[in-house]
Amino acid sequence: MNTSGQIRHDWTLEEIRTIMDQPFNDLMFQAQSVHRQHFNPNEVQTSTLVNIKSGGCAEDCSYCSQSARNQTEIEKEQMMEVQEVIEQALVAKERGATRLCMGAAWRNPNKKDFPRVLEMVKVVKALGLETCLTLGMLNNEQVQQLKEAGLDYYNHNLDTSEAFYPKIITTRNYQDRLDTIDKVQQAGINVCSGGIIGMGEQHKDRAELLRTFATMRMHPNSVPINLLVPIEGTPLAHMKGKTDSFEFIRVIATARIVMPQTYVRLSAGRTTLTDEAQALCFMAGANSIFYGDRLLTTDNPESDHDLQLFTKLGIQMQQNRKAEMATRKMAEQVTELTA
Ligand code: SAM
Ligand code: DTB
Ligand code: SF4
Repeated sequence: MNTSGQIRHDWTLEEIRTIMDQPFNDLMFQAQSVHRQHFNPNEVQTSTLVNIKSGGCAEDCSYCSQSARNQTEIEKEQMMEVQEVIEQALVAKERGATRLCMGAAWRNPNKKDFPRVLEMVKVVKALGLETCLTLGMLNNEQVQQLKEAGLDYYNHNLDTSEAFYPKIITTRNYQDRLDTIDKVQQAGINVCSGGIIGMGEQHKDRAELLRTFATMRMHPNSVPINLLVPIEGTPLAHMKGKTDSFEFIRVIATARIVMPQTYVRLSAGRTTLTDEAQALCFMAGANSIFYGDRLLTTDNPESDHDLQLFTKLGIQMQQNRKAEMATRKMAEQVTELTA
């Protein structure tokens, strides 16, 4: 067993499957050993989601409540006002989140709405939070404008293996996703890209998805691993309770081993995992979560419950050093003004 935690970009599918299929205790030991070489094992990063543009999306992603093709309860809404984002950002910051991840139900951003997105990035940054956006596909000009606005992370998931992808989405292809990720990476914006477990894909598709990430020229800075949230009115609504939690934990542990410096995020689907299963995810090397009572259109565990779980496990929430600096600077300015 290799516990060196060395960074590699030449993983083969066979190697990844061998890691993922070893006895559970060996897998957990290897993942935890690698994790401790690069991270504080008792610290978790927290991101809060805000749905800045809900519903009516032109894409046909079979898992999603926001696709116009799916008969769900989610209505098409106008894009959120900047002021509302500020209010949600302040709540997230108050609760201790370090990053705000703003999502839009778009195939790609349009010309009319994009300036407001840039404005959102600037104001959220000014509040001392890290910024993340997920807006669908981007062109080079948009990537450049996001970079100039100071965007920290861009989320664009590959979701599953290239072979299984057409069974889930037909309105875009895998290469479209890879191209956007490449543009974002080239511009020097941190990439957040992950997948969904439990859509009917096979074990080998999960290994193949991890191979795709682990053989990128630069591993994504963060890899969200979502457990499918089966939503009424979507083609995957019937997939309820179909995924074994040990299989999910195996994917997290394997992601940790093949991408030792990446933040592995325990993402959607936490409401269906027990506290014990989540603790195993942290032991497997997950060191980030979506934090806050809502994901985009579905529930997430209540923040208070997460805080209790962290206390039981002795886990600290990662501090936002930039936010601390900004607060200290502000306090200094106030002192100067009142002196
Ligand atoms: N429209 C943009 C896009 O698709 O890139 C951004 C928003 S989209 C909702 C972001 C990601 O959320 C998807 O790529 C998918 O991985 C995840 N997601 C959406 N619905 C989900 C569900 N029901 N269960 C788990 N993950 C889901
Ligand atoms: C990611 O990987 N998961 C988040 C975020 N990136 C944008 C979204 C999860 C959505 C879960 C279903 C919903 O709430 O609509
Ligand atoms: Fe649209 Fe994103 Fe939902 Fe796909 S996942 S339907 S692109 S909002």
